[in-house]
Amino acid sequence: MSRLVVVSNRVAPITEGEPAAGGLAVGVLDALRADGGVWFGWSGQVSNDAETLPNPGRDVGRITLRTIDLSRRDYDEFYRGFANGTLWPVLHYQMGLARFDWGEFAGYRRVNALFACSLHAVLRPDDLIWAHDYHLLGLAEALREAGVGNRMGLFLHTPFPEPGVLMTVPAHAEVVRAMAAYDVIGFQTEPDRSAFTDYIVRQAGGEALGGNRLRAFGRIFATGVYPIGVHVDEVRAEAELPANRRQALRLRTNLHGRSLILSVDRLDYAKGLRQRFVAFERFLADTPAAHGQVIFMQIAPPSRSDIQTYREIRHELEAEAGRINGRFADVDWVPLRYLNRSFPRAALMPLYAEARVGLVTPLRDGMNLVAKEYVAAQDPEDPGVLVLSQFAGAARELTAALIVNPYDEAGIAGALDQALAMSIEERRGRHAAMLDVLRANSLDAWRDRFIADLRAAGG
Ligand code: ADQ
Repeated sequence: MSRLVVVSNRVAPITEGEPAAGGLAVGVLDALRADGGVWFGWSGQVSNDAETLPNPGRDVGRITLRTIDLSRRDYDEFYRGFANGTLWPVLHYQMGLARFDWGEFAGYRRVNALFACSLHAVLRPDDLIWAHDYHLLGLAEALREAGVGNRMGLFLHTPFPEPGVLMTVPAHAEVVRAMAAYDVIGFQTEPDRSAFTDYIVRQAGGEALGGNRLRAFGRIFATGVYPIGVHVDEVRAEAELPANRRQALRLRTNLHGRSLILSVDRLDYAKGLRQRFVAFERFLADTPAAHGQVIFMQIAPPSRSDIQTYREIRHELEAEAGRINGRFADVDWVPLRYLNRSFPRAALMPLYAEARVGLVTPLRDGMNLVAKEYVAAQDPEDPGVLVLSQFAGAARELTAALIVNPYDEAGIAGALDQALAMSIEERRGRHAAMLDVLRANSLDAWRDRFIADLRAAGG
């Protein structure tokens, strides 16, 4: 059977026998552990040399990790520049926060070509290449230009925006042309796939051939919808494991019977934290009976903090948290706990299980695994309630959540009230319905379906 070669911007730092964090790492590692393979990507190191050489390969069990460093210029133009300064905001419909520079776009292409060149050196002719995410939209094009004929698939973890939004990126045509060099392009949801198809048909003069295949730029390629999931039983087992529950027990003692509303996100403007804080403020203003009875805890470790927009959102949130607590706190109650730090995954799952409400309100999100983990971590006999943004990919599947518009403060406040008052019968019913969906669309299903489609692709 052909070997699997996974390519992602970052190679997760994995150690034999230890669980990996995050859906991408968990799903990809399962696939690589089962059949062996290569994981290729950036080491996370920025080198001061203008030219970088690939690092020596490292074997962890049957997986070979291969990494390259980036030069300072690569990092600035590719990572901080086009990938996270242009693509990330536009893919999340935050065009006002995007910047564009042709020089940075050239840097993005240069790093995709650098990945391709280093990868080419270790490829075998029948390897299956599975690239991940918005950093690598140009990898297949660069590999094809180097004469590589292998099957290549891309899974996009973010949303794919409607054509009018994508076209705010001046290099949109180059970006989509490059994507068409893949054999399979996978999206989280049907609207993402439709948006891409619309672009191909209406803007690129392409053609939909049926069977989810498209013809454009002289190639035929397939698209598919593969909602990423979680290992449902493992999440619940992690949530219940006594060794993982130390912080959760401290939290429970400290709550003194108050209800906990919990949010967990990377600190990112697309996650809708500011709007969420204001919605919680609205809830407190509208619901005096909740004063002293409810605590909202937001866990949000900083991410991408060398990018200006990320530093700004952090300052803004600190100010908002202080203002809201200043307005409502009492001598024995502080309503909003804002934790600007990360938790190990093992400690996070029991915290989900303590929360009466999981509040997940991104302005846009490809999927949002926190929503799925929250549901999977609950005690089925006494489950909490998920309040979920209609603009998270997960809302397509978790229709038994309380679905809200993340821009509607009053709507979120009302949903919090409804969630906190919900009967145990209704909570159980909604939870059971969501668990069924999570089992059907598990992380195994995501990976197996994508790899099966990639194996079946032209090449
Ligand atoms: P992210 O934007 O990082 O991922 P999400 O899917 O919610 O968003 O989280 C990924 C993982 O990080 C989860 O497993 C979660 O447990 C962990 N995590 C989040 N906040 C944490 C915290 N404060 N402390 C510790 N761990 C934390 C991108 C896309 C998503 C898509 C995923 C997977 O933006 O839309 O769901 O990839 O495809």
